[in-house]
Amino acid sequence: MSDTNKPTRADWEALAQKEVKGRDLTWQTPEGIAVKPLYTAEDVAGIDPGLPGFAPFTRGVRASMYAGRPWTIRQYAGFSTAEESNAFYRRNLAAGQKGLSVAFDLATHRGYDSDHPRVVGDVGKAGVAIDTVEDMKILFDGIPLDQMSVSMTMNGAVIPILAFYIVAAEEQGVPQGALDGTIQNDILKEFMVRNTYIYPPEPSMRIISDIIAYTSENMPKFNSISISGYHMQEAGATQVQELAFTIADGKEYARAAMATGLDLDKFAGRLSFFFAIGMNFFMEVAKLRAARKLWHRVMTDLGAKDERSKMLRTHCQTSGVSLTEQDPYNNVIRTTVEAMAAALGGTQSLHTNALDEAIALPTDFSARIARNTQIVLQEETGITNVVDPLGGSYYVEALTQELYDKAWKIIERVEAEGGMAKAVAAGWPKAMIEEASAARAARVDKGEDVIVGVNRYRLADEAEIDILDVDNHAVREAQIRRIEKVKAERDEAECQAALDALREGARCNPPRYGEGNHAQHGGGAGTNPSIAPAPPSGAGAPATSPFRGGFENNLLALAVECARARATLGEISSAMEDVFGRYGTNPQPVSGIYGGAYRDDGRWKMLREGVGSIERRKGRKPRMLVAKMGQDGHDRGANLVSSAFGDLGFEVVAGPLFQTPKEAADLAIERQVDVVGASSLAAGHKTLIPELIGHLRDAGRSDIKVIAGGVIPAQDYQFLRDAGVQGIFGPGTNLVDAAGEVLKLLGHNVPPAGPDEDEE
Ligand code: MLC
Ligand code: 5AD
Repeated sequence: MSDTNKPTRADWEALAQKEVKGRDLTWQTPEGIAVKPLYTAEDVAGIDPGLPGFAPFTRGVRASMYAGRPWTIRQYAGFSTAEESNAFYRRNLAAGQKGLSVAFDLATHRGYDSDHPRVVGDVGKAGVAIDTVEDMKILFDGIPLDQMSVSMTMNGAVIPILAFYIVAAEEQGVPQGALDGTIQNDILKEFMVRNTYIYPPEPSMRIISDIIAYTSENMPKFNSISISGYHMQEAGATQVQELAFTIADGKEYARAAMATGLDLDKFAGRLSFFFAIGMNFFMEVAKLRAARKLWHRVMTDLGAKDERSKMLRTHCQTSGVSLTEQDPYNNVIRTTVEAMAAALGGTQSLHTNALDEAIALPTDFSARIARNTQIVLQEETGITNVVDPLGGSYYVEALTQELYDKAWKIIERVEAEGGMAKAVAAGWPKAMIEEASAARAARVDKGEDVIVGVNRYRLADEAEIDILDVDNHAVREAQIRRIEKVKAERDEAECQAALDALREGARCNPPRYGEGNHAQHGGGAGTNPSIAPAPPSGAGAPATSPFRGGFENNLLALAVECARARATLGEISSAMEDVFGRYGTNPQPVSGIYGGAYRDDGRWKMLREGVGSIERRKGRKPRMLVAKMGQDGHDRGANLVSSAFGDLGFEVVAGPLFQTPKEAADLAIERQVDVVGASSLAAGHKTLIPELIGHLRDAGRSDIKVIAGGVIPAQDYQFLRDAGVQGIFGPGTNLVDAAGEVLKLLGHNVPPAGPDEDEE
């Protein structure tokens, strides 16, 4: 003890070390942050978080925050038909939800009408099917769009969806200027992690600029984009990666819009954000605080003048991947903790996941508990009464600064390499996230990161819970009937003329600012998407609309005409696809991370030897196709499996996304695989996997084994087994255990070297 009565930090250190007998209490987080067991005033010397409502907004964007108005309870939802989703929204609003958030099905996301042959397994499954403006009108029937703020999670088919929304409101009697809401419209993270893109990156960036231009002019209350880190965390990103890439994405969009001649301060106030909130409580609180400070700096650097332009306003969603199929009521606890972190971090709007998240879409029951989690926090706990109550906490302030510094380093790397669009094209952010994901999977599988009910305290018997099951065939039939009706009743010539105009508009490659005042037709080398040139504000900007003759080449403006003329989502999308093309990529699994973590593990070595013995017997490595069928772009699971099995010595064929069952079967046969692992996270498994097995059987290749993994409810196991599936690996599967089962499957059933094998 020191001379004075007041103990020093060194005194504390000595005492603590004595208590734990010299054990190192530092916690190394996946972000590479060394969290100490104690923070004191020394750790925050020189850090001034400022005041809420004032730059740099670390403590919140509003002075009064929730004391003035609590965050918006905005539950993301959608399934089946527009009628069913509308009824669900109305029930939820009556029960205390405050804002709407629409989840579309994957067919809609990817620009296909419900009658398209590629989407047979996807219609109405993971969200609501929307084919025409008539569906959109039903979706919001009885919901006054001038009073309700509506978020729409749409990125690929963003042009037709926003056009339908504008026209549905117009026909409800609400002018577009009165619309309050948000469109996700964030394509860069789609190329990185979420995969519901349609067009290649360049025209996709033009679409975003066109939307920002259109909404900033015509829809002043509408948030033109929701720059999303959520899906990065879901894909396995660390909090630093999520933070850095999201802010860097935001900077890229702002720059792209500015390159078309738009004034930064005119649109920046309506750029919004979206983050995931996982289980690392204080890290998440600090992340939101750091995000606001980072965005303030980025926007200041870009030249924003208006303080509103520099405010990071965000929606948050509790983490889907943190939830488990096993012992699912634990998910209520997890979601509550995460929701508290979002609130203490100062979110503007929040979605809390339902307890059945890991297996299905919410039922009325699970949706009620999820919603009430927020209502209880707002109305029973008192946490809304004080602004930024963790402000000044030594730990939270120090962590905020550390996250800020670490994210800034990554942002600098992105900048040095020419911005986020280039970084995404180069692929390193995606690889970085996948490496973090593989490292996390290994920690969980080895029991180093605890998940209660999965790798510790696991129940011997799991009780089944009621889950929502959408009858995909019925939804598809209903949608097809409505598409037919709309097509029969519309003025065909008017509709085709509107679609032709859109196609022409897509072909126009308008000049960048400074290149003259006339849009050029015929494509060309221009890389900066734009609608029409306009001088920056303050530099002789015209007082009226900066857009020559209105919005003649603006894709959204042209699509609004198509929507009025009752063109379908598929028709609008393909008019643009005719010019832009459709984008596709092949997964590139990372290697060495998962296997590296298991290097010295006895079981792993035995599995590797098993793979070796199969290899000796067959004269080649065992081969597995990891197949992604349908429009389900959730590839985290597939990438992990490819990566781990590759490390184990398999020859892995990482199948492209969005295959039909026939394409997957053809690829399996062409590459002579022993086993196909079908990964399904969007509820298409009951349609797609039996079809795949049927195609293999028809080709005389029933010897190729099919296993299934992903979000597959126990209720569906028997159905899949009856269809010929030989192994099922649900959420929470340990990859090492799964590998053992696959080897068993191969060891017992390796077909004798037949003519197929001789060909090699
Ligand atoms: C707020 N206001 C206040 C105030 N707090 N006024 C006075 N005092 C206070 N204390 C005002 C605001 O300024 C604003 O008005 C109005 O109240 C509404 O508040 P808000 O804070 O802007 O909230 P909200 O309208 O809910 O908007 C939040 C948002 C927005 C800006 C983050 O972009 C949004 O709602 N995003 C949701 C995105 C979403 O749901 N995504 C789902 C993704 S699911 P004014 O006039 O200033 O605007 C997904 C999963 C998947 O992606 O992969 O499928
Ligand atoms: N309804 C409700 N929640 C959904 N999510 C995805 N689709 C829906 C839907 N149709 C949620 C899940 C998922 C995340 C991406 O969004 O929580 O993990």
